[in-house]
Amino acid sequence: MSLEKEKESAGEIIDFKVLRQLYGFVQPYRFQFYSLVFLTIALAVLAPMRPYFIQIAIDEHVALGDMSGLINIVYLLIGLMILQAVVQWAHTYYSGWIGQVIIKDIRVKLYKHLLKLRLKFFDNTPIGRLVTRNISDIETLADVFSEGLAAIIGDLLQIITILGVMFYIDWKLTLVSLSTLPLMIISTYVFKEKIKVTFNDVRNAVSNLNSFLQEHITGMNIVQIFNREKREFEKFKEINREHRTAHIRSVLYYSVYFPVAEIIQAIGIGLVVWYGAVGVLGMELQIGILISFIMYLQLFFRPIRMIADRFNTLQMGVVSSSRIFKLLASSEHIANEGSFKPEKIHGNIRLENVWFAYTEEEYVLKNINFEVQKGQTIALVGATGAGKSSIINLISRFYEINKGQILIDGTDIREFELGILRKHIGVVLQDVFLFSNSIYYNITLGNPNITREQVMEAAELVGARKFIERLPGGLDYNVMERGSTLSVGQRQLISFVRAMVYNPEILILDEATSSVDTETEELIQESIEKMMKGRTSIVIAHRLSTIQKADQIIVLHKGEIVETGTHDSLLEKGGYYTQLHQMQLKTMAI
Ligand code: DUT
Ligand code: MG
Repeated sequence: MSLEKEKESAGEIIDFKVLRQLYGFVQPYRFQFYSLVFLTIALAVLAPMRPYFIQIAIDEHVALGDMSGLINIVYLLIGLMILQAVVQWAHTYYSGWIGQVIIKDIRVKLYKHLLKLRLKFFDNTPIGRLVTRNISDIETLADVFSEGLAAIIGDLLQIITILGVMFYIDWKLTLVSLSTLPLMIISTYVFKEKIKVTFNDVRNAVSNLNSFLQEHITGMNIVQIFNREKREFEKFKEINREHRTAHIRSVLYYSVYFPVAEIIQAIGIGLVVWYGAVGVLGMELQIGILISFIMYLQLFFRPIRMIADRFNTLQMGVVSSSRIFKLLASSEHIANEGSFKPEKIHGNIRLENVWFAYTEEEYVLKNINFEVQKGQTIALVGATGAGKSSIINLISRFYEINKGQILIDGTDIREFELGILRKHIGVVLQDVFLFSNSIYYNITLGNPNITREQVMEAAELVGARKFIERLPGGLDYNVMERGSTLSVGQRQLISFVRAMVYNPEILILDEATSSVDTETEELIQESIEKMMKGRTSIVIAHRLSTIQKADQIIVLHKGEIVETGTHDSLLEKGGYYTQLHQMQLKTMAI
């Protein structure tokens, strides 16, 4: 099992194209969004007011002994603080709210997009990565709204309004206050650069951790069977170590930066006090101004300190967004479906000069021609990798053919509406996949139009009724993760019922090769025969009995049809089929 590591660079600048795309998702919540912008501005404007009032209270009322004026100012201050609290609350609430409603929309859109992608796309993309996109990347994206963009704009506005007020009150004192600003900017910049790199490392580590866990938990039986526990554990520890190192590094930067910023701020305040005190003593400066400047400085440095952090959050959100948008933009959809929706079909299938490749030009099927008449059974046989499963994947349009045509009742399958096409074709795949849900759900896959009676009828047809009724809870029996509480044979029976529940005209069956006990084997054989009855069937057969009963056998070798005929006629011919047959007899004897 190889682990494809995900490495992506931190990205240099904020990508405005991505922000514009994000804004597209804001559209439905324009009102709330603009309210949020308004609240942000309100907060920035309110911020410098408190020190201003305090200054007035001291200089114009306390200093002059004006009690009634002082009381008025105190009322004003209390009102202001209440207003600030309310605005702050609304701001925090709405920025979180917008983030969450938007990521819900994006997540739904992303999943909808995934549902429409071709299987080919999933063949080429690690599942762990898709899960990461759906969970952590989207989570990070929400921060763009809750902590990133709005907060940065708010901080900047606050810095500007405070600076404006400071200059308005006393420009000389303001210049003294700002003397430490360059130091602050430099240290903030250094911190921002350092933390950006470590954040990126952390994110990559998380993605790798997700992929690793996803693969190794799914493949746990392989890990254990081949005694790989120790090796895999070492690998896991290594990935975890990377994660930890990256995290600790970011903690280190934080732990250094904040005290440094604190010291720079303290120096600034010290300078203000020193310069201001000289002014106050010389009667050039009112004491209230000095006090308010100390408060302004604190208000001023706080957003500067935060801005580095927030800028990173924003940048991470933008990187995550761009990865999500990239996924959303991938256009590997199933090609246009047609609009043909017949109620019933006959079930003639014809393949004409079909060529197919999973990857560019590496044909796994070459010039395939055959026809199945309504109600007939065709068996596909051939060595492993010959292309049998590929053929049936093409008929239900899981993959698109490169050249040629596949026709059902004389109509190209590309002209059918996809849902209708698949409704008329019942497919039983080689590997049975069950969801951790009830048997009923696993058969209907959540389609509410299928009644329990219909399910039981289909179960009766394939001879699975007794076994289902014997389970505790019957149809409501909960199949645990991937059907682990059922035997291989039972799982197959469920997949038969699943294929039969729509009563399709065409049956496509990829016989599982896994062996089951004789009793189940008989049950399954009977089921298969019952299913094939009256249906056009294409069967990838491993059971001799299924093969013998087929109207026609198509023998595949390396993607080409090498022989066709019935069991007897092919044996008579003594060609490749005879060879295969003898080999199979030999393995059966073992
Ligand atoms: N192949 C791919 N990608 C896939 C599936 C198969 O490249 O997703 C290749 C492997 C093989 C060829 O296509 O060389 C045919 O595979 P197929 O699954 O059709 O073989 P099979 O005849 O069904 O083999 P088996 O009897 O092992 O199921
Ligand atoms: Mg196969």
